[in-house]
Amino acid sequence: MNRFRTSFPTVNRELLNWFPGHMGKGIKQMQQKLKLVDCVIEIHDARIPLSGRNSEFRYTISGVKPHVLVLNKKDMIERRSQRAIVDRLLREENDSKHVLFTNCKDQSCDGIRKVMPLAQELILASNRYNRVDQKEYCIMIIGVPNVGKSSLINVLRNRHLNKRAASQVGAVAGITRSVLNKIKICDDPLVYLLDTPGILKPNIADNEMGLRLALVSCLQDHLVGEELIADYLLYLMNKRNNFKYVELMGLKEPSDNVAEVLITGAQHLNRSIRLRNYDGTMLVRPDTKLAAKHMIKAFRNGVFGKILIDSDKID
Ligand SMILES: Nc1nc2c(ncn2[C@@H]2O[C@H](COP(=O)(O)OP(=O)(O)OP(=O)(O)O)[C@@H](O)[C@H]2O)c(=O)[nH]1
Ligand SMILES: [Mg+2]
Repeated sequence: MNRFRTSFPTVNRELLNWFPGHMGKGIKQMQQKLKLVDCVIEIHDARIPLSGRNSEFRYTISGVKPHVLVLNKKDMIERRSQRAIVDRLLREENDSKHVLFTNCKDQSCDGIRKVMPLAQELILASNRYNRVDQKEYCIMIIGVPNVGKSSLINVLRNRHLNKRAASQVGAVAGITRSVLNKIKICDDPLVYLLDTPGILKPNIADNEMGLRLALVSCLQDHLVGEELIADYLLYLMNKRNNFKYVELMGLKEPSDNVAEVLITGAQHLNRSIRLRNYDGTMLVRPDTKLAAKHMIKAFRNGVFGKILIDSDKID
């Protein structure tokens, strides 16, 4: 029987810290717009409900405003995990007590239906300070990159106004790069949403937190390194006795050795790269980066099943 790793080695922090200029600028723009905002909706990835949220939002953005936490991409976790996640989150002090699960790819999702009524209820029950006379509501959508902020705005706009997408969406982190002009998503009541760039903590000190963010594409794969992300995925899969990668990578049996998995995977996919040696001769090597990409993509496409990455922090 194979023996698997019980912990993952610490990786170079530089690889997991990503705070490009647009994030610093974005947070300043968001603070400037705060006086126009009645409610903050923070979106996060439902696969990592306890890892990787930007804890600084609480001090810089959401502290004094009504706050809803939307856990998006619920289609990627089992429905039955939702109760335990909410119970766990409610035990966190000073955190939002209003949690919804959504799938932005599904117009009829019950979580999507509840977003606007809940936000409206919280705004009506709140002190709107300088905005009491304003008939319109303005809601700021915040979160780390690639969790579905722009997608939520588009699906709400489509649902309430039957209008096409207004904010650009993409599968890699860092699509929205500045605070956008307010986008109307409802006529009655008049509601505007503010889309914002995904913003990470400038320093991600926790190794596994960074790797989990990377695994769900909140960081950029090429900056972290595809082989490293694949190794972390391999570690998680083995820890859960989920060996669906074995067939995908053309292995005979489970393995905890990423080099073996990726080399076999590249051979299985029949993909190699040609490198030039120092003496000018050519060398042919299995394309391990391509194999790593293949494995990560399978995980993200749900080929390995619905995986709640943070399950160890919840049970
Ligand atoms: N499976 C699934 N994918 C989703 C869901 N919502 C959004 N996505 C996908 O997630 C990716 C990121 O979506 P965006 O809306 O661009 O995310 P964002 O938070 O605006 O990202 P940045 O602007 O880069 O910060 C896209 O590929 C979407 O199609 C969902 O509920 N389920
Ligand atoms: Mg966006």
